[in-house]
Amino acid sequence: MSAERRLFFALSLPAKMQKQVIKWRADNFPAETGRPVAAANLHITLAFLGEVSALKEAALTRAAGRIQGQKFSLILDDIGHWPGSGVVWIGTRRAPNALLQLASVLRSHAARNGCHQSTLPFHPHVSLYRNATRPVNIPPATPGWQLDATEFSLYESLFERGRTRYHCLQTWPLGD
Ligand code: 2AM
Repeated sequence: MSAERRLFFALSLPAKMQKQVIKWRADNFPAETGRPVAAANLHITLAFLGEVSALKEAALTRAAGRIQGQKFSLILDDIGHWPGSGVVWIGTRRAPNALLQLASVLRSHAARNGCHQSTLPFHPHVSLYRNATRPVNIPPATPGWQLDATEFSLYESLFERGRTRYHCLQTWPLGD
């Protein structure tokens, strides 16, 4: 039996925006807020797949390649704290339809291939801190970064030398 890999579909943040977000985070949150997510790991998950065999991965990759998604822009103008999961996040108050459709089709493919999907509604977000289980003073607003999504990717989540690292396996373009 081949080894399974921990996979998810996501939108990446451009490197420039990753730097802006971590600078803003450092200026707006105390160090004890939680475990900060590394700049290179900032992303918006579209569908979490869990531990996936090579066979399932191939089926999901084929299905992703058939998706005819549209480009979209979203404004990262929302911010919040989920104490249960210990996540401090930024997100959007108005998720574009093209984003919701892309996540929905990826999540259906995942479910059809036996990847358990959360019953919670899709809430697009970028996790900024993990292990944030104590009350957090949330800043009143974000700078409202605009993310122009022109592609989506399949990532492998790796845990090496005590750190989580995401490795991009494949990217698909979004159309006009
Ligand atoms: P999160 O940022 O809200 O924690 C890789 O683990 C990505 O998949 C993370 O961005 C994580 O979202 C998301 N994800 C969704 N469901 C998950 C789960 N059950 N376990 C781990 N990560 C999950």
